[in-house]
Amino acid sequence: MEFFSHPHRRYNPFTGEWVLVSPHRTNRPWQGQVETVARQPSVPYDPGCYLCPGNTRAKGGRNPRYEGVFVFDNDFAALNPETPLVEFDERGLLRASTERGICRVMCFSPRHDLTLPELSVSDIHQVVDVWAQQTAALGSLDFVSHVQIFENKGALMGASSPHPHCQVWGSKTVPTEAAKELRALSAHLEERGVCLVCDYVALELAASQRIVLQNEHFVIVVPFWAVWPFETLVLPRRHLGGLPELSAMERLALAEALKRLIVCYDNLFETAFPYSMGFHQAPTDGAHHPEMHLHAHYYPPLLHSATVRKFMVGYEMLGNPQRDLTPEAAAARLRQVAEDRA
Ligand code: H2U
Repeated sequence: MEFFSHPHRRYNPFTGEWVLVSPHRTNRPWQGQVETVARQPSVPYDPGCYLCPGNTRAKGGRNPRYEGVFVFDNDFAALNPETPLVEFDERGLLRASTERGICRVMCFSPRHDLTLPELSVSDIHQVVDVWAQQTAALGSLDFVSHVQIFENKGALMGASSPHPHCQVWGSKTVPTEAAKELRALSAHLEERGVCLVCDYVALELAASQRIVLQNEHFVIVVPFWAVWPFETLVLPRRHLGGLPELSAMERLALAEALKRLIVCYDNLFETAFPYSMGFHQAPTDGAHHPEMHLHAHYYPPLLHSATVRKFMVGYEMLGNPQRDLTPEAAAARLRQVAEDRA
């Protein structure tokens, strides 16, 4: 009796949440929504793009004729540094508090038509350097306790422009997802005296079946508790809290690993694979955070082709996430794609 071939629940120790895995359902028919494949831009410069070098943005600011990575303050920022601090509380049921912060947009390249994996490893290394610089710069502001770097890639994930870019938000409060992880990581460190992520990396290396790829400094796995079909977790082998702590060699290794991962994704369904990704790193609140171990989550929505996505609805909204394809099968598919390319 093979345990993993039966319906079962898997625990996510990063969040304390569960996912239902139903491996016997992988071949169920799909007669639902079919997405259109967004066409990739074919021109290196688009005069109508708000993010291309030399162009005027939506609120009138003009981009310089930048040549590498370009960062600017978001013209439609969700958070502002000057927001007055006010609390609202009615009988503990209606609670709110104002929030300070800062939002930036980061263009990976002046080239409108390239996506991250089409950049050279040294260009991606520059992106990693700017991620680290932005984390340090925003993290040093007195109203920023947490820096969230994230990328929405593809129209399917709500990206507003095909120009390769990500966002950096610094906030006074640690947001919900990061806070959940910090609590779990803290509890693990307190109870067992070791970092949860270091423990998990060792388990995955020993098991090897969920590893997608690895290099000297990073391991990329489909986590045991993955919710999205081809979700991955990017894990530094060394215990460190945030991007600014990465050595030059580790930054290069991260660039190399991310390029390989996204090439795998793109080749899986022969499409520019959409996803939301982001880093979780130690808060910048001035306290010591030995529990935090830098990592990146990739959440791609595609299920079994370029046009069929997984929906988080019904049972997911009311019960807990559910998946059909096992994380082990997803990792094997991605590994196969990587090997076919080698
Ligand atoms: P997304 O594609 O992930 O939405 O990120 C693009 C961001 O760029 C978005 O937050 C900002 C939007 O507010 N933006 C500007 O700041 N200026 C512009 O002229 C266009 C878009």
